[in-house]
Amino acid sequence: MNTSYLTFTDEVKDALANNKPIVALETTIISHGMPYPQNIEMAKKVEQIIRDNGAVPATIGIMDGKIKIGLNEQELEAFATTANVEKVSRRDFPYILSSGKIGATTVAATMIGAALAGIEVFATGGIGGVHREGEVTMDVSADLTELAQTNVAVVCAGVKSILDIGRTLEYLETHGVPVVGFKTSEFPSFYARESGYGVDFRLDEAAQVAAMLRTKWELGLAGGAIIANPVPAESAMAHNEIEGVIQQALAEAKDQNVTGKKVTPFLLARIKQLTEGRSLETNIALVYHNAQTAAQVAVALKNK
Ligand code: PSU
Ligand code: MN
Repeated sequence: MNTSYLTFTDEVKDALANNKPIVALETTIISHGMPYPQNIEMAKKVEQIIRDNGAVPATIGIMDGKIKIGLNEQELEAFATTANVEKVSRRDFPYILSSGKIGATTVAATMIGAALAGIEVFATGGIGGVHREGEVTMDVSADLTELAQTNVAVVCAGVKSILDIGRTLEYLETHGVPVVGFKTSEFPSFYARESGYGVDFRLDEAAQVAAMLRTKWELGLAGGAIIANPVPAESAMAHNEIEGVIQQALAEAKDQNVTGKKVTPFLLARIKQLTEGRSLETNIALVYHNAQTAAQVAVALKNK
């Protein structure tokens, strides 16, 4: 591995040197997933939750020609406030790095950074997937191909129903990505705890998740896993309540010819407006919950 592209905060450097549990975090959720100032509040608090649960946070982003593994407060602010932060997935990685631009990493790109740094667990909100009508548009997130090949476990609240959840799960099955329900038998749909789809395996303890991951990787079965962690009931929205809003946002995206990497941020922003901020509150609550679970899994993996 060529580590000359990586820089680390002292906290992460110390954790790596002393084999402490680390949880990776993405920056696209900060730059493109939430408005200011909720994004910076979330970014700081999610790190604290990871520390409170016995692990070290490593928020990953690209700046000054380096993949930053861990960001200081000033850098977090830059991702939260800079207007033209690039959204970086696997495709964009080498260009943004070599041009010295500031780039927020998606799930796919954060997995790449985490794997280069030797970090096994990553907490986020939701992953990208197969878009509705993806069988025609071929809009399938590079998050899925990354999960197929890069050894990082992604703790998330499932997949938003802006996507085609059924086809997303089919894709993951084809590519051998285990979809674990953490304390649930139903795959969650981000804002809602239910989706109508099941998970592959239900596990109720972080230690069981860690054992499954260790077994996968010791066998040399490359790729990640999804640890699907439903939003806590008190913060959840009803599936049928959010569905109408999603239909409207999707129709507007189509009318306005929104395509490519702009689709997901457009839909997220529109859903927030249409729910008068309720979706944002749910989004933040589920990220905190995922951070807690991810820290527990990271701690358990160090005991394997
Ligand atoms: N889903 C969410 N919130 C997000 C994203 C997805 O609920 O912020 C972001 C993540 O960074 C994810 C990316 O990796 O969108 C997927 O973008 P695309 O569909 O363009 O691959
Ligand atoms: Mn896409």
